[in-house]
Amino acid sequence: MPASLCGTWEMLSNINLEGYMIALGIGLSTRKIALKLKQRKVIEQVSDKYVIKTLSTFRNYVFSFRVDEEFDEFTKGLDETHCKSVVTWEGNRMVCIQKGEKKNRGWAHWIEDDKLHLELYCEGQTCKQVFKRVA
Ligand code: VLZ
Repeated sequence: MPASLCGTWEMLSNINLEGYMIALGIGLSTRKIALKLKQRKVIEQVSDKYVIKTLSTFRNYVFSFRVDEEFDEFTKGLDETHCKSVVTWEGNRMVCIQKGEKKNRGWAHWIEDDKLHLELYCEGQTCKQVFKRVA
């Protein structure tokens, strides 16, 4: 079993969020605010259901899913589009593919050196984030 992603995580680094947000079509005013945020990630698991919360002083984005089960994702407060999403395990990486308007969109979470890593990608842009555990 991969190391548990569950817990509360605080952002340490955030590379190319701007490129990722532009690829998503997020407008300038939201991007300016978003770039200054220190995001928190709260990941919870109850039986086979996961909840991932991306929290900030500006906006929160919360969704839940079961691994290997496609679900309808509405990216409320982000780019506000509908995706058919599916999350799977690839080795120690939790990988999501988000099928929708945007090509080559998804993300991957994994643990490395006790840190939570996240790669967010969309149409050739990749945002890389690292979080430290706070709870
Ligand atoms: O993380 O999707 O944990 O879907 C934009 C931030 C992109 C805008 C952040 C500011 C997307 C609003 C994070 C903060 C909520 C994301 C996935 C993997 C969960």
